[in-house]
Amino acid sequence: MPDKNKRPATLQEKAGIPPPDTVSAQSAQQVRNYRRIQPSAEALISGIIRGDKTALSRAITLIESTNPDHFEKATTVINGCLPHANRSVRIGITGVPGVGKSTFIEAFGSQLTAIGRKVAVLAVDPSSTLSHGSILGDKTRMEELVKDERAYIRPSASGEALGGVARKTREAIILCEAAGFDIIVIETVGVGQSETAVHSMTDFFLLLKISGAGDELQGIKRGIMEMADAIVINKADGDNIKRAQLAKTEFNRALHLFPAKDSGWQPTVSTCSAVEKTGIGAVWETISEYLRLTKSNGFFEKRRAAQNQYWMMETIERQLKERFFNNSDISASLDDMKRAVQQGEISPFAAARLLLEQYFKA
Ligand SMILES: Nc1nc2c(ncn2[C@@H]2O[C@H](COP(=O)(O)OP(=O)(O)OP(=O)(O)O)[C@@H](O)[C@H]2O)c(=O)[nH]1
Ligand SMILES: [Mg+2]
Repeated sequence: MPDKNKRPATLQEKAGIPPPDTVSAQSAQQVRNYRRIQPSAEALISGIIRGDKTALSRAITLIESTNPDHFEKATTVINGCLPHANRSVRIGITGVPGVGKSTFIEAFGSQLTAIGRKVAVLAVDPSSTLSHGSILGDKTRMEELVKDERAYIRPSASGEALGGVARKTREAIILCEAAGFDIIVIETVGVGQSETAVHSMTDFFLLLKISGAGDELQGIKRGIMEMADAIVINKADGDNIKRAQLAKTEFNRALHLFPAKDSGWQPTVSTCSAVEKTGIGAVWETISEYLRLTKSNGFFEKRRAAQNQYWMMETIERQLKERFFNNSDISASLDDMKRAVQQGEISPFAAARLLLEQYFKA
């Protein structure tokens, strides 16, 4: 250990500036010690099942870790939680930035915890590494929910491509369910392919909109309209109420042009104000109605089974790719082959085949 007193003088702390008295040195040390202890997989599992949010957060951090050493432990935790998962309703919420998703979830979530439900909010937001906006924004816009005992908010997993973020969100759903959260809300910003990913992991898909200048259907992707089980026009307050009503009529008309859904559900259109907290209860009534229908006609179970299959196939594909490209022999040959293909010495198909044969023979 180097002698602390022998530090260069410029690094010496000046006397006379006491630490702020809001920070107790002892409790700060306790926090540091606590953080340093890495709980075992078993401790995490039992903590989660007890409904301990700290254990839940730590487990989600573990599954989000890109460190290969964490992978096995994460898998153990997920497997331990699986028997306790599945008993929930998973709701996807999408809408362009600024439409009011976070404000809506705050109002919606608070109404649900008030009737005794436990609500977890997760986000699929592959763009958040760029904007860094969502986390801060959500903590301030979900003020009530953040403090709510019966709610859990997890900012987006970030720093990776959509595929990785989506997989981690799916695993986080399992952990939240095992922790006793029976309503899982997954928010995604309406850009890119993230809606499809969220749709593939939720039971009910809600599209949040605001009324525009009468051209409501402009710029809205057909695929998203087709995925929606409900369209909710937000910001129906103040001068906006009339326009929101008009938008509702227009969306209703448009929705009737779509083919009937496999679920047997006719998507609904409604208006709400997340700020004034009006029309929020009606959204939960719609979802409850949807659940009654799809649970009685078998669609709910069928869809979850299909989603599980989809995620199995997804995982196989991803892991095959990862292993192939991370293989050191392959990366060496790959560079040679790329050059050969570029110079026209070999056809791309023959090159691909040689590489695959090399990989599977190894
Ligand atoms: N008038 C009115 N304003 C609203 C309503 N809901 C949200 N807003 C405002 O709209 C702005 C954006 O709301 P957010 O909840 O952050 O929207 P978001 O969709 O989560 O945005 P991103 O996270 O950036 O994608 C905020 O200034 C809100 O106060 C509403 O019902 N009425
Ligand atoms: Mg938001």
